[in-house]
Amino acid sequence: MDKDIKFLLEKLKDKKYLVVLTGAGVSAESGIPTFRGTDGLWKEFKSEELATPQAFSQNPELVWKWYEHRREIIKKAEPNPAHLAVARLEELFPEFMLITQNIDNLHRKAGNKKIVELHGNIFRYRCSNDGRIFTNLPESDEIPPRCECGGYIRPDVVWFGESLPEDALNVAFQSSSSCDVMFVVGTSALVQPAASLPALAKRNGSFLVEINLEPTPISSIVDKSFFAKAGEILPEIVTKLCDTMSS
Ligand code: BJW
Repeated sequence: MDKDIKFLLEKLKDKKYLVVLTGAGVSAESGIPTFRGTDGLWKEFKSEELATPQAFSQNPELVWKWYEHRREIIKKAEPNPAHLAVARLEELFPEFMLITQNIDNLHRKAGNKKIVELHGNIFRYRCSNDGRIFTNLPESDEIPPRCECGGYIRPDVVWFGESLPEDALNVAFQSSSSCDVMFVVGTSALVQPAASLPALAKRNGSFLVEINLEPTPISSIVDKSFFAKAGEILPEIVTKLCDTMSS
């Protein structure tokens, strides 16, 4: 592993613009379940019954309660060493963007500021009828609560079949097509359009680094893979990067 990190540090020399793309795997060591894989949420729950607009229309109470349950788990979670290392990377590179598919706020809690949330945020809510955004919920005995307009309030996250927030997507495309290096951390790289960002970066000459427990569909195009826990390898890379920068 030392040899691999040395190789990476050599490649990072003189690189100015780093983009980090993260997925659920980066929060796994904080105790938040991933979606796919043996312990993933989709083993126990059906995505089409919980993470689609159709599911919310058919059974709003079930979907609301599932998100409440997940929000309780996330509230108790703290950033792990992988989140802290990503926050440090923002300080080390003159240009930086963090693109996350996660809705759990842990990158912000760890200290990152330049963040694009592609799939929304579980601590924000939106009226399913008029689109009004809520950070605090109105007092209500109903589940889910309703907006003044009568529409049900839903979590402000992106479900299958829904468009991603336009501004976030534009920043993600723009930064991916102009960065010098992209780290892709803890994502199965199966869900579009996020999964196409590494290929976009590569087409525009970026050096691609993947950190995951196992190979993914993008492993064949990356320049360097680290098959390890993000919470172990990222801090190691960042510590060594700091050493080389200060020497
Ligand atoms: C570790 C680790 C450790 C573990 N260290 N690593 C064909 C072509 C193009 C598009 C489509 C298509 N067919 C269907 C689509 C559309 C669909 C899609 O991509 N489906 C695919 C599944 C096929 N996409 C959409 O619908 C998107 N919208 C869209 O495309 O709009 C335009 C359009 C509309 C209609 C039709 C066509 C186009 C919206 C996607 C929204 C995704 N929403 C979710 C839920 C968010 C809210 C919530 O949290 O409940 O987002 S689904 C879920 O997947 C969540 C995640 O952000 C997303 C990605 O998952 P992620 O982060 O990669 O997690 P995992 O679990 O998959 O992987 C974890 C990884 O970590 C694993 O690899 C582990 O090995 C690793 N790991 N521990 C390092 N310690």
